[in-house]
Formats: sequence, structure tokens, C-alpha cells
Amino acid sequence: MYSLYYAPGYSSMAPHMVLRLIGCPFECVPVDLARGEHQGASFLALNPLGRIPVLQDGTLALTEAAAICLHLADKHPGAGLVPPIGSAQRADVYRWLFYLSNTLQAEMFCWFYPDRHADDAAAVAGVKAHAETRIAGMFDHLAAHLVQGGPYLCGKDLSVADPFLLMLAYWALDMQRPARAVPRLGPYLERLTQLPAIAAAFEAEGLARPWF
Ligand SMILES: N[C@@H](CCC(=O)N[C@@H](CS)C(=O)NCC(=O)O)C(=O)O
Repeated sequence: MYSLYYAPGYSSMAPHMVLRLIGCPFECVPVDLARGEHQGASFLALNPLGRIPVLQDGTLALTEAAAICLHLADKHPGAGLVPPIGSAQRADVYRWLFYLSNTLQAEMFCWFYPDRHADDAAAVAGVKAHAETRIAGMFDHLAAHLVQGGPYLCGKDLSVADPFLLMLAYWALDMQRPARAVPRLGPYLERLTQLPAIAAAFEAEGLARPWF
């Protein structure tokens, strides 16, 4: 059985949704970030970076949310969350998942933690404002892509990229232009939250609506 080390609403959300979409046995192990559990010796033994999520799969302690999503999808091909290796469709899933994790997710961390990028208050506010503008542009980029195909991010089939994007949309709830306000992105995200497995993940984490 898999163990997912998580905190409600954090980077563990995407792997949590993927586990529920697959429907395999797993347990969620809460990590209390406010109490610093992620810096305790037992957690650091799993992830020396002190970050969640971690997926324990037998002797493997896997970190990085996107890698966990792909690993789970690979181990459960019947769930259809990644196309066959070597196909153009799979390359497309790589493309969007990497865009989400190394571009949009990274920018979101600048928005959440601008104090890590500047010292004085005015500079910190500037970092946050620039991050929000850049994130709005990224949402537009995603919405423009959805015009070309859909109903999912990588075409006609649900993939690991979809729950990953929904997680990031959840993080943008308090922005001036949340994802639900972006044409095409809002209806697409609504479709995702109507999937019972995805709604169950939000509910299990105790997250109240709206979810994006
Ligand atoms: N790139 C990593 C980011 C992991 C990450 O930064 N997780 C945050 C929660 S969203 C965390 O554990 N933060 C604790 C801290 O910064 O001390 C991933 O996608 O898994």
C-alpha cells in the first residue's frame, strides 16, 4: 500500500487526486507544517529537503509532486492517466506537466513566499505583484491551449496534467483574477471537480468550496 505524506491544500494535492483517480489502496499521513513536523528527524530521513509531498512505495521514498504523479500513472496503466511510452500523446503530457511544475508552480511559490526573493518591504511587494501578473499570463496561455482541443488539457483523455493544474488553480483562489474568472479555464476546471475521485480528494483534505 502507498503512503502519501501530505498537508491539506499543499503540493501533495495532485498526487492525492491521482491516487483516488487510480482507485488503488493508499493511506494519507498528515504532516503538520505549522508544528514543524517536516523538519523533524523522521521526516528528514524520508526527504532531506523537508518538503511535502513524499510517496512511500515500499522501499522507495519518492519526492516531487509531478514525479509522484507520473510514477503512479506508470504503475497503474489501466487507469489511463498517461498515454503509451513513445507516443506523441505522452510527449504532450510531459510538455504540459513540466510546464505546470517548472513554470507555473515555481511562479506560484514566488507569489506565496515573495520574502524569499527580496529584503525590504517595497521590493517584496514588487516580487508578489510581478508574480501575480505573470501567473495571469500563464492562465491565459493555458486557456488559449484549451481552445485548440480539450475537453482535457492534453486532449480527449484525462491525464496527470489535469489534477496538477487544478491544484495550482486552487492555490490562486485569493488572486485578483482567480482561475475561475479566466474564460475556458473556469468551465474546464469545473468539469474536473465534478469527477467523484477529485471531489473526494478535496473533501478528504477538508477543503471547502470554491476549489478554484
Ligand atoms: N517542487 C516540489 C515542491 C515541494 C514544496 O515546496 N512543498 C511545500 C508545500 S507546497 C513544502 O513542503 N514547504 C515546506 C517549507 O517550505 O518549509 C514538489 O512539487 O513536490
